[in-house]
Amino acid sequence: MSSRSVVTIERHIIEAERQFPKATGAFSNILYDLALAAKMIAHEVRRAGLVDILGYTGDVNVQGEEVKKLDEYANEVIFKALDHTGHLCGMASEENEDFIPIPDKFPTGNYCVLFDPLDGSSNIDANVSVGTIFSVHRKISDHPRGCITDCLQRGTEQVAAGYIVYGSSTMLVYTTGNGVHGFTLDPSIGEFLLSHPYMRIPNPGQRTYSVNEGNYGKWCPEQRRLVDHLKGMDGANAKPFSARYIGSLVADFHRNLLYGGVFMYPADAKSPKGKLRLLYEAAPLAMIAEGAGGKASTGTQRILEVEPTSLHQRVPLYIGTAEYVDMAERFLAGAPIDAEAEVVAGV
Ligand code: P6P
Repeated sequence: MSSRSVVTIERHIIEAERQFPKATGAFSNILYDLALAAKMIAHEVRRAGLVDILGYTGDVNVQGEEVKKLDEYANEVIFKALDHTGHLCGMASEENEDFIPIPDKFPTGNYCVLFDPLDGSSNIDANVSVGTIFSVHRKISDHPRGCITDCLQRGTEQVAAGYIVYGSSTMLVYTTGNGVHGFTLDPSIGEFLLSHPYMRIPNPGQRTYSVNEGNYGKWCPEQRRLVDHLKGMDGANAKPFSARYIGSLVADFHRNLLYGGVFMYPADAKSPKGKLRLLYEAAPLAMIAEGAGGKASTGTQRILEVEPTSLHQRVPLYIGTAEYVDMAERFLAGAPIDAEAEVVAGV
Protein backbone atom coordinates (compact mmCIF):
# COMPACT_ATOMS: atom_id res chain seq x y z
CA MET A 1 0.00 0.00 0.00
CA SER A 2 1.44 3.38 -1.02
CA SER A 3 2.30 5.63 1.90
CA ARG A 4 1.25 8.76 -0.01
CA SER A 5 -2.29 9.96 0.57
CA VAL A 6 -4.45 10.88 -2.42
CA VAL A 7 -4.71 14.68 -2.61
CA THR A 8 -6.74 16.27 -5.37
CA ILE A 9 -5.90 19.77 -6.56
CA GLU A 10 -9.16 20.96 -5.07
CA ARG A 11 -8.17 19.59 -1.65
CA HIS A 12 -4.70 21.11 -2.02
CA ILE A 13 -6.13 24.54 -2.83
CA ILE A 14 -8.54 24.37 0.12
CA GLU A 15 -5.71 23.46 2.49
CA ALA A 16 -3.62 26.32 1.10
CA GLU A 17 -6.50 28.77 1.52
CA ARG A 18 -6.90 27.82 5.19
CA GLN A 19 -3.48 29.39 5.82
CA PHE A 20 -5.07 32.76 5.02
CA PRO A 21 -7.93 33.37 7.52
CA LYS A 22 -9.11 36.43 5.60
CA ALA A 23 -9.23 34.53 2.30
CA THR A 24 -12.58 34.91 0.61
CA GLY A 25 -12.27 31.82 -1.54
CA ALA A 26 -12.29 33.87 -4.75
CA PHE A 27 -8.67 33.10 -5.44
CA SER A 28 -9.19 29.40 -4.79
CA ASN A 29 -12.14 29.36 -7.15
CA ILE A 30 -10.02 30.84 -9.92
CA LEU A 31 -7.57 27.97 -9.54
CA TYR A 32 -10.42 25.45 -9.55
CA ASP A 33 -11.79 27.00 -12.72
CA LEU A 34 -8.37 26.88 -14.41
CA ALA A 35 -8.06 23.21 -13.46
CA LEU A 36 -11.49 22.54 -14.98
CA ALA A 37 -10.49 24.32 -18.19
CA ALA A 38 -7.29 22.27 -18.25
CA LYS A 39 -9.27 19.02 -18.08
CA MET A 40 -11.47 20.11 -20.97
CA ILE A 41 -8.48 21.17 -23.08
CA ALA A 42 -6.61 17.95 -22.27
CA HIS A 43 -9.62 15.96 -23.50
CA GLU A 44 -9.56 17.72 -26.87
CA VAL A 45 -5.77 17.71 -27.25
CA ARG A 46 -5.81 13.95 -26.74
CA ARG A 47 -8.35 13.59 -29.58
CA ALA A 48 -6.63 16.06 -31.93
CA GLY A 49 -5.31 13.37 -34.23
CA LEU A 50 -8.73 11.78 -34.52
CA VAL A 51 -10.60 14.75 -35.96
CA ASP A 52 -10.46 13.42 -39.52
CA ILE A 53 -10.92 9.77 -38.51
CA LEU A 54 -13.99 10.57 -36.40
CA GLY A 55 -15.68 12.12 -39.39
CA TYR A 56 -15.12 15.75 -38.53
CA THR A 57 -14.95 17.75 -41.69
CA GLY A 58 -12.51 20.12 -40.11
CA ASP A 59 -15.19 22.79 -40.32
CA VAL A 60 -18.28 21.18 -38.84
CA ASN A 61 -18.28 18.02 -36.68
CA VAL A 62 -20.81 15.21 -36.50
CA GLN A 63 -22.85 17.20 -33.97
CA GLY A 64 -23.01 20.03 -36.46
CA GLU A 65 -20.72 22.13 -34.26
CA GLU A 66 -17.96 24.19 -35.75
CA VAL A 67 -14.63 22.46 -35.18
CA LYS A 68 -12.19 25.10 -33.99
CA LYS A 69 -8.45 25.12 -34.16
CA LEU A 70 -7.28 23.78 -30.82
CA ASP A 71 -5.70 27.02 -29.68
CA GLU A 72 -8.94 28.88 -30.43
CA TYR A 73 -10.83 26.15 -28.60
CA ALA A 74 -8.50 26.36 -25.59
CA ASN A 75 -8.83 30.14 -25.57
CA GLU A 76 -12.61 29.91 -25.52
CA VAL A 77 -12.67 27.22 -22.83
CA ILE A 78 -10.51 29.27 -20.46
CA PHE A 79 -12.51 32.43 -21.11
CA LYS A 80 -15.86 30.69 -20.52
CA ALA A 81 -14.59 28.92 -17.41
CA LEU A 82 -13.72 32.30 -15.86
CA ASP A 83 -15.91 35.04 -17.39
CA HIS A 84 -19.09 34.50 -15.32
CA THR A 85 -17.59 33.71 -11.89
CA GLY A 86 -17.54 37.24 -10.51
CA HIS A 87 -13.93 36.79 -9.42
CA LEU A 88 -12.21 38.57 -12.31
CA CYS A 89 -11.89 42.15 -13.48
CA GLY A 90 -10.57 41.08 -16.86
CA MET A 91 -8.31 38.79 -18.80
CA ALA A 92 -5.59 38.86 -21.43
CA SER A 93 -4.73 36.11 -23.85
CA GLU A 94 -2.05 35.40 -26.43
CA GLU A 95 -4.96 34.87 -28.83
CA ASN A 96 -6.56 38.28 -28.23
CA GLU A 97 -4.98 41.54 -29.33
CA ASP A 98 -6.63 43.65 -26.61
CA PHE A 99 -7.58 43.47 -22.93
CA ILE A 100 -10.58 41.18 -22.45
CA PRO A 101 -13.23 42.83 -20.23
CA ILE A 102 -15.75 40.80 -18.24
CA PRO A 103 -19.09 40.81 -20.15
CA ASP A 104 -21.46 43.45 -18.73
CA LYS A 105 -24.03 40.79 -17.78
CA PHE A 106 -21.58 39.29 -15.25
CA PRO A 107 -20.26 40.73 -11.97
CA THR A 108 -16.55 41.52 -11.67
CA GLY A 109 -14.02 40.70 -8.97
CA ASN A 110 -10.56 41.50 -7.71
CA TYR A 111 -8.27 39.39 -9.88
CA CYS A 112 -7.18 39.27 -13.50
CA VAL A 113 -5.86 36.25 -15.38
CA LEU A 114 -3.44 36.33 -18.28
CA PHE A 115 -2.82 33.20 -20.30
CA ASP A 116 -1.36 31.54 -23.32
CA PRO A 117 -4.13 29.04 -24.00
CA LEU A 118 -2.15 26.54 -26.03
CA ASP A 119 1.51 27.36 -26.47
CA GLY A 120 3.32 25.36 -29.11
CA SER A 121 0.05 24.40 -30.80
CA SER A 122 1.79 24.23 -34.19
CA ASN A 123 3.42 21.05 -32.82
CA ILE A 124 0.15 19.24 -32.16
CA ASP A 125 -0.03 17.48 -35.53
CA ALA A 126 3.40 16.01 -34.79
CA ASN A 127 2.14 14.77 -31.41
CA VAL A 128 4.63 16.98 -29.57
CA SER A 129 3.74 18.08 -26.04
CA VAL A 130 2.06 21.48 -25.82
CA GLY A 131 0.99 23.62 -22.88
CA THR A 132 -1.21 26.24 -21.29
CA ILE A 133 0.44 28.98 -19.20
CA PHE A 134 -1.38 31.26 -16.76
CA SER A 135 -0.64 34.22 -14.52
CA VAL A 136 -2.92 35.69 -11.83
CA HIS A 137 -2.74 39.30 -10.57
CA ARG A 138 -4.80 41.35 -8.12
CA LYS A 139 -6.90 44.25 -9.43
CA ILE A 140 -5.01 47.52 -8.92
CA SER A 141 -6.85 50.00 -11.16
CA ASP A 142 -9.56 52.45 -10.12
CA HIS A 143 -11.67 51.35 -13.08
CA PRO A 144 -14.92 49.99 -11.60
CA ARG A 145 -14.88 46.81 -13.70
CA GLY A 146 -11.15 46.53 -14.46
CA CYS A 147 -8.96 47.61 -17.34
CA ILE A 148 -5.63 46.90 -19.03
CA THR A 149 -3.75 48.50 -16.11
CA ASP A 150 -4.68 45.46 -14.03
CA CYS A 151 -2.79 43.27 -16.52
CA LEU A 152 0.29 45.45 -16.94
CA GLN A 153 1.94 44.47 -13.65
CA ARG A 154 5.46 43.26 -12.89
CA GLY A 155 5.95 39.55 -12.38
CA THR A 156 6.78 40.14 -8.71
CA GLU A 157 3.13 41.15 -8.21
CA GLN A 158 1.70 37.81 -9.39
CA VAL A 159 -0.41 36.06 -6.76
CA ALA A 160 -0.26 32.76 -8.65
CA ALA A 161 1.27 31.30 -11.78
CA GLY A 162 1.29 27.93 -13.43
CA TYR A 163 1.13 25.82 -16.50
CA ILE A 164 -0.44 22.64 -17.81
CA VAL A 165 1.71 20.38 -19.97
CA TYR A 166 -0.22 18.04 -22.27
CA GLY A 167 2.35 15.30 -22.75
CA SER A 168 2.63 11.56 -22.07
CA SER A 169 0.47 12.55 -19.13
CA THR A 170 -1.28 15.82 -18.37
CA MET A 171 0.31 17.73 -15.51
CA LEU A 172 -0.72 20.97 -13.86
CA VAL A 173 2.08 22.79 -12.03
CA TYR A 174 1.32 25.91 -10.00
CA THR A 175 2.59 28.14 -7.25
CA THR A 176 0.98 30.77 -5.05
CA GLY A 177 4.34 31.66 -3.57
CA ASN A 178 4.39 28.81 -1.06
CA GLY A 179 6.22 26.12 -3.00
CA VAL A 180 5.72 24.72 -6.50
CA HIS A 181 3.33 21.79 -6.70
CA GLY A 182 2.66 19.36 -9.54
CA PHE A 183 -0.57 17.45 -10.15
CA THR A 184 -1.02 14.63 -12.63
CA LEU A 185 -4.40 14.12 -14.28
CA ASP A 186 -5.92 10.71 -13.68
CA PRO A 187 -8.19 10.52 -16.72
CA SER A 188 -10.06 7.54 -15.27
CA ILE A 189 -11.54 9.76 -12.56
CA GLY A 190 -11.00 13.19 -14.13
CA GLU A 191 -9.01 14.44 -11.16
CA PHE A 192 -5.64 16.20 -10.90
CA LEU A 193 -3.82 14.30 -8.12
CA LEU A 194 -0.83 15.70 -6.22
CA SER A 195 2.17 13.87 -7.65
CA HIS A 196 5.02 16.36 -7.19
CA PRO A 197 4.73 18.33 -3.92
CA TYR A 198 7.25 21.13 -3.34
CA MET A 199 9.12 20.77 -6.62
CA ARG A 200 12.73 21.94 -6.66
CA ILE A 201 15.01 22.34 -9.65
CA PRO A 202 17.88 19.93 -8.95
CA ASN A 203 20.99 21.88 -8.02
CA PRO A 204 23.10 21.73 -10.13
CA GLY A 205 21.14 18.98 -11.85
CA GLN A 206 21.55 17.88 -15.44
CA ARG A 207 23.95 19.88 -17.60
CA THR A 208 21.42 20.48 -20.35
CA TYR A 209 20.83 23.51 -22.51
CA SER A 210 17.78 24.22 -24.65
CA VAL A 211 18.06 26.73 -27.49
CA ASN A 212 17.28 26.88 -31.19
CA GLU A 213 20.80 26.75 -32.64
CA GLY A 214 19.37 27.46 -36.05
CA ASN A 215 19.48 31.08 -34.91
CA TYR A 216 23.23 30.96 -34.19
CA GLY A 217 24.02 33.21 -37.15
CA LYS A 218 21.66 35.89 -35.78
CA TRP A 219 22.96 35.89 -32.21
CA CYS A 220 25.28 38.48 -30.72
CA PRO A 221 28.91 37.37 -30.22
CA GLU A 222 28.39 36.91 -26.45
CA GLN A 223 25.48 34.53 -27.02
CA ARG A 224 27.52 32.55 -29.51
CA ARG A 225 30.43 32.36 -27.02
CA LEU A 226 28.04 31.14 -24.33
CA VAL A 227 26.71 28.26 -26.44
CA ASP A 228 30.19 27.43 -27.74
CA HIS A 229 31.28 27.25 -24.10
CA LEU A 230 28.36 25.06 -23.07
CA LYS A 231 29.32 22.67 -25.87
CA GLY A 232 32.96 22.59 -24.73
CA MET A 233 34.19 24.21 -27.93
CA ASP A 234 36.30 26.85 -26.16
CA GLY A 235 38.44 24.45 -24.14
CA ALA A 236 37.25 25.99 -20.85
CA ASN A 237 34.42 23.62 -20.00
CA ALA A 238 35.49 20.37 -18.40
CA LYS A 239 31.96 18.99 -18.58
CA PRO A 240 30.19 19.93 -21.84
CA PHE A 241 26.40 20.23 -21.69
CA SER A 242 23.87 18.12 -23.59
CA ALA A 243 21.44 19.75 -26.01
CA ARG A 244 17.72 19.16 -25.57
CA TYR A 245 15.27 21.32 -27.58
CA ILE A 246 11.66 20.34 -28.17
CA GLY A 247 10.55 23.67 -29.59
CA SER A 248 7.58 23.76 -27.22
CA LEU A 249 8.26 26.15 -24.34
CA VAL A 250 6.21 24.40 -21.66
CA ALA A 251 7.69 20.99 -22.52
CA ASP A 252 11.27 22.33 -22.53
CA PHE A 253 10.67 24.24 -19.30
CA HIS A 254 9.02 21.27 -17.58
CA ARG A 255 11.97 19.01 -18.35
CA ASN A 256 14.42 21.57 -16.95
CA LEU A 257 12.24 21.99 -13.86
CA LEU A 258 12.37 18.26 -13.20
CA TYR A 259 15.97 17.47 -14.17
CA GLY A 260 17.83 20.77 -14.16
CA GLY A 261 19.16 22.68 -17.15
CA VAL A 262 18.80 26.06 -18.79
CA PHE A 263 16.32 27.12 -21.48
CA MET A 264 17.26 30.10 -23.64
CA TYR A 265 15.36 32.13 -26.15
CA PRO A 266 17.83 34.96 -26.81
CA ALA A 267 17.31 38.24 -28.57
CA ASP A 268 18.71 38.07 -32.10
CA ALA A 269 19.13 40.19 -35.22
CA LYS A 270 15.63 39.26 -36.40
CA SER A 271 13.92 39.47 -32.98
CA PRO A 272 15.73 42.16 -30.95
CA LYS A 273 13.45 41.48 -27.98
CA GLY A 274 13.43 37.73 -28.41
CA LYS A 275 10.30 35.77 -29.36
CA LEU A 276 8.60 34.86 -26.09
CA ARG A 277 6.02 37.03 -24.37
CA LEU A 278 6.60 38.58 -20.95
CA LEU A 279 3.18 38.66 -19.32
CA TYR A 280 1.76 35.20 -20.07
CA GLU A 281 4.88 33.16 -20.83
CA ALA A 282 8.12 34.42 -19.24
CA ALA A 283 6.71 35.97 -16.04
CA PRO A 284 4.54 33.03 -14.90
CA LEU A 285 7.30 30.52 -15.68
CA ALA A 286 9.75 32.79 -13.86
CA MET A 287 7.55 32.68 -10.73
CA ILE A 288 7.56 28.88 -10.99
CA ALA A 289 11.33 28.72 -11.61
CA GLU A 290 12.19 30.99 -8.67
CA GLY A 291 9.69 29.18 -6.46
CA ALA A 292 11.55 25.96 -7.25
CA GLY A 293 14.98 27.45 -6.46
CA GLY A 294 15.87 28.40 -10.01
CA LYS A 295 16.23 31.72 -11.83
CA ALA A 296 14.76 33.57 -14.80
CA SER A 297 16.46 36.45 -16.58
CA THR A 298 16.31 38.51 -19.75
CA GLY A 299 20.08 38.01 -19.77
CA THR A 300 20.56 41.32 -18.00
CA GLN A 301 17.53 41.66 -15.72
CA ARG A 302 15.41 39.45 -13.44
CA ILE A 303 12.29 38.59 -15.47
CA LEU A 304 9.99 39.25 -12.51
CA GLU A 305 11.23 42.84 -12.28
CA VAL A 306 10.66 43.78 -15.92
CA GLU A 307 8.17 46.66 -16.05
CA PRO A 308 5.47 45.79 -18.64
CA THR A 309 4.44 48.41 -21.18
CA SER A 310 2.17 46.38 -23.45
CA LEU A 311 0.18 43.14 -23.29
CA HIS A 312 2.19 41.22 -25.88
CA GLN A 313 5.65 42.56 -25.33
CA ARG A 314 8.48 40.14 -25.90
CA VAL A 315 11.55 39.50 -23.78
CA PRO A 316 14.68 37.41 -24.16
CA LEU A 317 14.43 34.47 -21.73
CA TYR A 318 17.07 32.51 -19.81
CA ILE A 319 15.39 30.23 -17.26
CA GLY A 320 16.20 27.14 -15.20
CA THR A 321 19.01 26.10 -12.86
CA ALA A 322 20.20 29.22 -11.02
CA GLU A 323 23.92 28.59 -11.59
CA TYR A 324 23.39 28.15 -15.30
CA VAL A 325 21.33 31.31 -15.61
CA ASP A 326 24.04 33.17 -13.68
CA MET A 327 26.65 31.80 -16.08
CA ALA A 328 24.59 32.96 -19.06
CA GLU A 329 24.40 36.46 -17.59
CA ARG A 330 28.18 36.49 -17.08
CA PHE A 331 28.79 35.54 -20.70
CA LEU A 332 26.30 38.08 -22.00
CA ALA A 333 28.11 40.72 -19.93
CA GLY A 334 31.35 39.74 -21.68
CA ALA A 335 33.01 38.21 -18.58
CA PRO A 336 36.59 36.98 -19.14
CA ILE A 337 36.95 33.27 -19.86
CA ASP A 338 38.91 32.42 -16.68
CA ALA A 339 35.97 33.51 -14.53
CA GLU A 340 33.74 31.23 -16.58
CA ALA A 341 36.18 28.34 -16.20
CA GLU A 342 36.08 28.72 -12.39
CA VAL A 343 32.29 28.82 -12.50
CA VAL A 344 32.03 25.75 -14.71
CA ALA A 345 34.53 23.83 -12.60
CA GLY A 346 32.35 24.57 -9.60
CA VAL A 347 29.03 23.94 -11.28
P1 P6P B 1 11.47 28.48 -32.49
C1 P6P B 1 6.21 27.72 -29.97
O1 P6P B 1 5.89 28.30 -31.22
C2 P6P B 1 6.96 28.78 -29.17
O2 P6P B 1 6.16 29.89 -28.96
C3 P6P B 1 7.44 28.20 -27.86
O3 P6P B 1 6.59 27.24 -27.35
C4 P6P B 1 8.80 27.63 -28.21
O4 P6P B 1 9.70 27.63 -27.11
C5 P6P B 1 9.28 28.60 -29.29
O5 P6P B 1 8.13 29.17 -29.90
C6 P6P B 1 10.08 27.88 -30.37
O6 P6P B 1 10.49 28.88 -31.28
O7 P6P B 1 11.84 29.82 -33.11
O8 P6P B 1 12.68 27.81 -31.86
O9 P6P B 1 10.71 27.58 -33.38
